[in-house]
Amino acid sequence: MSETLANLSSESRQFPPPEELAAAANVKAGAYEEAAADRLAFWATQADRLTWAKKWDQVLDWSNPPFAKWFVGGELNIAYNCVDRHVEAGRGDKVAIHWEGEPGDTRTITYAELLKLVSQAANTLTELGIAAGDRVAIYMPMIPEAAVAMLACARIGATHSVVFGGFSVDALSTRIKDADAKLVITADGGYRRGKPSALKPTVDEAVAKSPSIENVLVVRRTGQDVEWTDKDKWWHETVEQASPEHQAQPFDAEHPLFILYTSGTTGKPKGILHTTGGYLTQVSYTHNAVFDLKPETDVYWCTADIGWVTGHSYIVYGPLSNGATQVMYEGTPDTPGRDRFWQIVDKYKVSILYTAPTLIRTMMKWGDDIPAGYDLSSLRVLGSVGEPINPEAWMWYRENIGRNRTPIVDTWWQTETGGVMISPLPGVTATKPGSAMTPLPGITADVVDDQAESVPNGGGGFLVLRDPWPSMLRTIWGDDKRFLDTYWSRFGAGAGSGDEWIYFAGDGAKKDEDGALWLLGRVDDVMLVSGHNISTTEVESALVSHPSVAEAAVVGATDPTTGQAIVAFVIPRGSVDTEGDAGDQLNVELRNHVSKTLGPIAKPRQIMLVPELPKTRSGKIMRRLLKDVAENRSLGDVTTLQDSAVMELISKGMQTGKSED
Ligand code: 6R9
Repeated sequence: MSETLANLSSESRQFPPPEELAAAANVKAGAYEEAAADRLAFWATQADRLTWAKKWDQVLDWSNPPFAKWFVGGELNIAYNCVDRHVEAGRGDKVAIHWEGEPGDTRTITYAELLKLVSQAANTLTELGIAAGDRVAIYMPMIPEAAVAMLACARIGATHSVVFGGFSVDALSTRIKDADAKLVITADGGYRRGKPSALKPTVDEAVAKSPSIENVLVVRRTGQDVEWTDKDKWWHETVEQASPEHQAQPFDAEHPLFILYTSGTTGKPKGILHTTGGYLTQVSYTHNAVFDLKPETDVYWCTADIGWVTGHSYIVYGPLSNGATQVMYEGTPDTPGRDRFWQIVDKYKVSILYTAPTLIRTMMKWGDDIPAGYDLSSLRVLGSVGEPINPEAWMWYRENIGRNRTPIVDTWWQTETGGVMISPLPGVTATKPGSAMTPLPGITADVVDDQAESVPNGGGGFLVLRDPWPSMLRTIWGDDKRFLDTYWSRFGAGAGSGDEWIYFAGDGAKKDEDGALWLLGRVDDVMLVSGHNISTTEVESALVSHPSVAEAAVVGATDPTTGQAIVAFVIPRGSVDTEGDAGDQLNVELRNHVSKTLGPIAKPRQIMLVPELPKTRSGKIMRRLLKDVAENRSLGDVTTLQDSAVMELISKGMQTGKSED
């Protein structure tokens, strides 16, 4: 059998769930059997956690694959489920959002207040001519109005398209145009890194290029000067003056809820379309199950931005549908100091923290003494999302943040999947550092070779999803063909083989000896070294397992002898000396360390010590740019880069850097 993806690393550490948590867990081991016995009945039970205006006739219609319909004939209102029903149940005084502004200003919003704000915003949108089915672009900082705007759209059946507040005029106007949006909701600006950062000028330019936009609704956050056009309306002069009475109407389970654009590595952004009933069912269930949320006592904090799917599913729709109390933070983790996160955890007694590997590795780089200065005893579940979490970063998270007590849930999912798909359950799973472990109850994930055959334990290949799931994307907005081509034409029926429709996720993965799943990065990043397919993740994790390394990115660069050779970019931990000889020594040591850990095949040809890595604005490493540097090419498209100065620094280092062997 040809090797699809090498399995080089092994992990023997394992952490069973804390007994107390396991005993009181929302979801126990029986859920897996229940779902396996009857998957659709299982999801119907989860849909019953929501309040429906009209019960569905059929759980799943999969008669026209890959176009799924979930909870056919059912009707519900998303905003009613996220807000009104908690107030009606007598929980109006419960805090929905503890908002922390970057400068230190705060707001506390109860469910009753949230209902008022969402109702007022719904009335204003209606007055501005927005009706069910219309598209609304949202371009906001991390302020409560961002969540209010999304819920107001959902309440009246308008489809929102949130565009990350750091994106350019071009990115915003392309997305407005693709969705043919009628309204933009924005703010004058938001606070980032200690100063106001303007949003309105970007909107002004984008709107000038977007004839479909009729109105622009502007929240005043920073008070900075703004240009004003006759399309502009202040939020405080409209929404805050509007009637707080609004009757939510139910919508069909398949009514479009939102479009969210993902850029991927090439081509124009894809507008991922999510709908109503299935989406809310899965994000609500997974938020309850994966984080073991106890709405009465937990304080939940997801550090993502509302502009990413994590913000949609696990700041807005999941937590609010479950009646959670959550923290929402406006700014960066290093403002005013590098302890801001731990200060917030301590201040609000956060019990569930959901963050990204990039942040965990940054905290590792900054040093253990920073979190050590804070009381983090309120934490009881820690989550990770966005990239593979290297085993050592996982251990650092467990030891320094979880203080060896709290379970860690490494959650694999995508904008396209809508909700978490592969993750431990904190009261059930004995976790392994770096593994997302198993598909959740009701989810069928597998690792296959290039013939779509399931690989045995110990084997690596492509991650696929074999059965439709409630929060799956329904299509790419306006482009069914691209939807088919991108996700469904690699394997199975869509590739002309058999009757089974198989979703291709684009990620490499392996099953370890016990069948646990390990995500190995995007398949586009896989390196081919002397005939072996080697994942970037395994080499990066080997590097991060060295005590001097905080973060690493590896790429395959063209090599005359091995086809591709491994080039690594490494950020040392804060305290490590990298000047002169010490740097050279570390370099040799790291190459040998990888060779010893994974085998000589994985030994990097070259290692560059760098101060930063190029990342997307959601924190994912952009290996494509590093490959350009490693192969001495001029840089490709850098528009999605978080900090463009980073690449200059790295390229300079590359020209003077040494290579060995
Ligand atoms: C939720 C989100 C999706 C891609 C996905 C994969 C990577 C996300 C991961 C993970 C390993 C995890 N990814 N979670 N890789 N382990 N726990 O991030 O959505 O922005 O669409 O990215 O992110 O490569 O395919 P999105």
